[in-house]
Amino acid sequence: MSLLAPEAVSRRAAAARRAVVFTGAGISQESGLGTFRDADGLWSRFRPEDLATPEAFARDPERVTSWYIERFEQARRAEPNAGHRAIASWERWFPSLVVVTQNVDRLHHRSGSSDVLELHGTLWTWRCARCGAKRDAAALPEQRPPACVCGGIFRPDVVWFGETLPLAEFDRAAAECRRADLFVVVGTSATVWPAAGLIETAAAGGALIVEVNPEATPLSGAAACVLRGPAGEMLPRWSREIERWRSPA
Ligand code: BV8
Ligand code: ZN
Repeated sequence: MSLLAPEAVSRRAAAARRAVVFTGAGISQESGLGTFRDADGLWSRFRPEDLATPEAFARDPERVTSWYIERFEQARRAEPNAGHRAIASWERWFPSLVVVTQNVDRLHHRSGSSDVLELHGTLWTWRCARCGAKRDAAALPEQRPPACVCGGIFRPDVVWFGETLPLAEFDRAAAECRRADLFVVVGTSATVWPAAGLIETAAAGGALIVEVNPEATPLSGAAACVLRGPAGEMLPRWSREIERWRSPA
């Protein structure tokens, strides 16, 4: 069998004690959800400033909330893929495995990962922009835009450009990255800050950096190893290599 990763990398990964997996939209691509910055991604058809900012919501709440309701419906219909499942299965080797995700689709939770930090929030819960009342996306009022009893409008619990990330999640993610000895980056263009800075945090702490992505990214040069291909293929294959080192013959 030809190896996917250099032996030394798989051996070091197998011996890791604290692993962090950092994911972006690419991990959900094989579940049928669009990425953002690829040639056919969401930002090739829409402008982020028209849909993913507080100003856009203030200007045109009907358009913005309709777009997010549609994305929620897509996420709800989607199923976790072999990449999500491989990551969830790594908890048998690394009980303290933390998944730090920029995704808002909840597919890591649904594939069985138990410790998921959602840096950019979630499509699955919404809150009233005026009074803060919470609603499950599946239970939003029928009106468009969805109206709260207080007269305000519900918005998705996601982090828009120009908004701050949830502080507790980000602080914990940074702490986990600092002490990680294995850091696997999957399916992100590593262009959105401050999330992308966590890669540098993990590298500065001495973690082994492995990237899984079919395309080169700004991170590729800094990674100890790049698994160049789709996550749904690469992660299960790499799991089998790590398994060999976990249970030597
Ligand atoms: C903030 C949520 C403080 C909602 C999203 C420093 C420098 C420069 C700019 C900034 C900076 N600091 C802050 C900024 C501004 C801004 C920013 O980063 N701008 C960039 C784009 C220039 N950041 C912010 O505004 C952040 N907040 O800083 O707060 C503050 C506050 C007030 C005033 C001042 C400061 C908030 C950012 C949050 C944005 N929220 N979305 C929604 O989903 O609609 S962003 C969006 O991008 C996504 O949600 C996602 O979370 C994020 C990252 O994208 P990726 O996941 O990487 O996706 P992408 O399409 O780019 O890449 C996909 C990859 O997958 C590709 O590499 C592709 O090759 C690969 N792939 C494809 N198929 C596969 C695959 N890989 C594996 N397998 C496959 N099958
Ligand atoms: Zn309200």
